[in-house]
Amino acid sequence: MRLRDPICAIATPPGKGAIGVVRLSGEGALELAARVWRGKDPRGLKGGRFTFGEVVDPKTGEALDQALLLVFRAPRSYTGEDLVEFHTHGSPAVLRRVLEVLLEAGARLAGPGEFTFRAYMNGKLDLAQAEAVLALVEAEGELARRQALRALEGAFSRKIEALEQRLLDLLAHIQALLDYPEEGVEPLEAERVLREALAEVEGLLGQARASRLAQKGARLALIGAPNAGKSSLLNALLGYERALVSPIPGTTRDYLEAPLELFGIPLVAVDTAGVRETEDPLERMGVERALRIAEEADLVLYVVDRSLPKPAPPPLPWERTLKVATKADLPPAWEDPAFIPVSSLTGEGLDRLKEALKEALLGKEGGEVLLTERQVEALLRARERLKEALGLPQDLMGLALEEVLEALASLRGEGRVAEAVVARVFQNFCVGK
Ligand SMILES: Nc1nc2c(ncn2[C@@H]2O[C@H](COP(=O)(O)OP(=O)(O)OP(=O)(O)O)[C@@H](O)[C@H]2O)c(=O)[nH]1
Ligand SMILES: [Mg+2]
Repeated sequence: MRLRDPICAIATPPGKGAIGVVRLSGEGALELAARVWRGKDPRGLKGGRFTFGEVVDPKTGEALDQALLLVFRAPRSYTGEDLVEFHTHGSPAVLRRVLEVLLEAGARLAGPGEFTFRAYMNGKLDLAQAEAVLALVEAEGELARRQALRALEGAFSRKIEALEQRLLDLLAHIQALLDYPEEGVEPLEAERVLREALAEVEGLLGQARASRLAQKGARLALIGAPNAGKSSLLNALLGYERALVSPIPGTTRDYLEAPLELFGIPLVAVDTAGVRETEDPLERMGVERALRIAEEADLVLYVVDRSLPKPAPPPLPWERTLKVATKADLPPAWEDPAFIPVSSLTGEGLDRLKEALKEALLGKEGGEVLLTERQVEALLRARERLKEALGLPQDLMGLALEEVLEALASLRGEGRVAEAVVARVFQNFCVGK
């Protein structure tokens, strides 16, 4: 990517909207804007000001739309460059023509994420914040939105920076020890700093799953014997009658999906056919499908009717399965503290079940940290090198420590970051961001 030439793109999504935004950034952006504008000359506007006028085709003088033109001046803009935004009516016809005249006037079509790339290159945000921009644009659930905004505000970057600083101090000490061996650091001190750093990195990694689920959503499967009350529980969780419920065992034959947002996570709840031994080929297909859905789910609710003798459990991924005892309003046939008692009829126990669901999905930390796949990889690298450093005598610790610092620095994109790393961040962006 060239670095300063004027780039332009439609910043609003395809389709019709009340308004649409075309962005233009780079050297000469104001001159270029002036060429396609009838109204107050944008070159005379201060940064942060706007004016009302018309976008025109300079070849014919034809007006393309009435619009607002916003001016931002370097370095006080999103990209850090001179930047102009045209707020037009949001039809594909208008936006396409505005883009065309800008291209004809000498701008180039921006690549994916090129505006944010320039912001990064110009020091307006670091690499973790650039990833937060992407996450914020793509956020569907409340939690994803909160995670991304916090990262954009710099919470994660500051945390990493502070960690780097402590390790840099230690590295400086160790290097001083090599140069002036008689004034060494206490070995204990180095170990404490490393252990604290390791705990912090592991704390972050512990939130990776919550972040992934918040960003990508989670699948929740309801599994259990026929008549256990799975469909009733699904309806109770949803708050409306989505699935058929009846006293006839085998009511649900195929699986059924319903969207549901809990704790800010977009969930898909999957109701399945009752699991039992059966000769009926159709029912057997339903059972096989139910067990496969359990295998692929992020979380399973194993649903058992507490008013009847306990059935033999089916094969389930128990490490991510919550056990639920239904029909808690009826006299119990057994007690088991590993099961959460609920009644879909009275609503009893539903809050406790939701609390358990929340902890199973988000962990005890609550999952407020955005972690991208790239960041998780870097943190895993940092963790490995930290563990390695802990096992080394102090005079050999330096090298491992440098590698820890390199992994941490790549999170914020400070120092020398491989071009491929940066490219990987921006390749996921859409054009116009
Ligand atoms: N008393 C009481 N009855 C319940 C409760 N939950 C479900 N039932 C009843 O149990 C029967 C079976 O409920 P469903 O929700 O259809 O059970 P299911 O597990 O989906 O059954 P299949 O689809 O056949 O596998 C129905 O008659 C429900 O009214 C509950 O909490 N209390
Ligand atoms: Mg059912």
